[in-house]
Amino acid sequence: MTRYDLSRLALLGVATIAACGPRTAPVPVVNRAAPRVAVVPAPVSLLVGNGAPFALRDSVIIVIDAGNADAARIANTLATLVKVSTAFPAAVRDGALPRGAIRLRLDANRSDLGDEGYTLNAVADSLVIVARAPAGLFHGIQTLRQMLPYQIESDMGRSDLAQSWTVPPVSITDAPRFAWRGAMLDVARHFFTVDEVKQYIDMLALYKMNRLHLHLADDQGWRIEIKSRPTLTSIGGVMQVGGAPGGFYTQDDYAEIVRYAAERYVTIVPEIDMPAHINAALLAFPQLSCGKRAPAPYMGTEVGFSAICPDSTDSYRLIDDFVREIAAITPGPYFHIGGDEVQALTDQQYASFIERVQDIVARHGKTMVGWDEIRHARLLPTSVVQVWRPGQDTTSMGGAKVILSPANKLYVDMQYAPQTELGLHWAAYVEPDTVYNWNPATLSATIKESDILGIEAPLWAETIRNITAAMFLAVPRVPTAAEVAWTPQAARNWDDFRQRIATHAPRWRILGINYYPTPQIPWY
Ligand code: TNX
Repeated sequence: MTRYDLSRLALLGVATIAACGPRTAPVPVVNRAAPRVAVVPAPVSLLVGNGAPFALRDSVIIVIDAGNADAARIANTLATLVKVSTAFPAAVRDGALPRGAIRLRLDANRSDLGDEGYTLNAVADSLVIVARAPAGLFHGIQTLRQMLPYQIESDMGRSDLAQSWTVPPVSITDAPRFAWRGAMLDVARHFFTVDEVKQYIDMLALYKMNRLHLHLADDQGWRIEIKSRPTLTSIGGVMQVGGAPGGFYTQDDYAEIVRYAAERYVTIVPEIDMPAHINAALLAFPQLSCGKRAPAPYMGTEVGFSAICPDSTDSYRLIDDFVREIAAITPGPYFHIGGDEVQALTDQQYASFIERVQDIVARHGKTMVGWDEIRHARLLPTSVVQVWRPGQDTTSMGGAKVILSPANKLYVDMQYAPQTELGLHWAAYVEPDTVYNWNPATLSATIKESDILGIEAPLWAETIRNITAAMFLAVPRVPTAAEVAWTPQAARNWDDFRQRIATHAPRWRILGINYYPTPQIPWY
């Protein structure tokens, strides 16, 4: 590049910044009247009454039915939230319902509420959440949490706020549009610690998301201990993009993530991407690479160059070992095999590889999920296709169930705008309105809504190396995707949404959730 080019680029840069204005966070406008109820995702039905609000008093107790361990655990979570923020004792009990109590009730007869629905009724003297299943109770508590003042997220025991802990008088009936409300975290390009993954799960749970897909291996690193193949991590796990040390989860670490997620009604979906995106495993097993060349460690961000040899029985022995071990520590029903961006194999080699891996996954009791390229193989009726390429031909999906993750709408690793830090932009620049103003039912004329399990927002980690950076890309777009996944299309409205989500920023600041203060949202 000549000097002249450099100075032109610099000039262009200045011009871009000037045209877009300074990128400082908008000053919070504290006196603006906030929407009275600012729940995200918006409930299916919400009626706000005229009566007095429900007030949390220092005598508040949480009442559950005796003998239900799930209800007791959920009640204790709520009690802890209330205790640390308000300094009220907030005991959990069974039995009678005194004035001013919160009641959590599991009612097996409420099949109308499904696996995840709930009702929440708040009047001056009581607040009652009813669900058929524990996940519904848990979601109901997230709604309650969002209706209380944002300081409910604090752990400061704010006795000074004793008068302000109120919930508007509401009657809510709520249940999700889609069963699969997912997010994906790529822990392979950069490694994220167990604690960081838990922080991501906490954010998902607040927005009623229920799947976390972990992209556990790629060219740059293998991130899950396989006891029968220890070199996968001891050789394959040591690096990440940029060359800094990587890392991996022991099976105990992974079990801890699974347990933490399950307590928040989030199912972990493990992914080992194959036959491509496999360089890290080939470092440990060079004889399994196509062409038998020992690969070099890879710390860049190109895709598609590596492949495990589809013609070697040793490849399938290795695959059987890691699918078996990961399946055994994964209580959820899914195993994601990747299957994307393969450049090194013929179509025939690719299809038969996917079919053999599908058999292995089935033999270990799991349902196979794969990126949309897998539709070129003969799929079992139970296998699930995750559509990611915008404009992808979906005509030959063969009636498979699908998860929709179109990159130009839902990839939260896309930059928000040309001038924002972090992220890529190969599919699009994606501001929250692009996420919001998308109806999953319109992606393809050949995919029926009944075939759509749901949607998922992937966060690829080429450009992010810690949870703060991850949250900058995820928030507010993952909460936005959560409303797309949960709220019926007819009940969604962008302008209403932006007013509601704006009030969540003070919560995020207390919780330590980084976010992008997009100019599209009138932040508090
Ligand atoms: C495409 S999505 C990929 C990933 C990259 C991502 C970056 C998919 C199935 N493959 O390997 O990380 O783009 O946006």
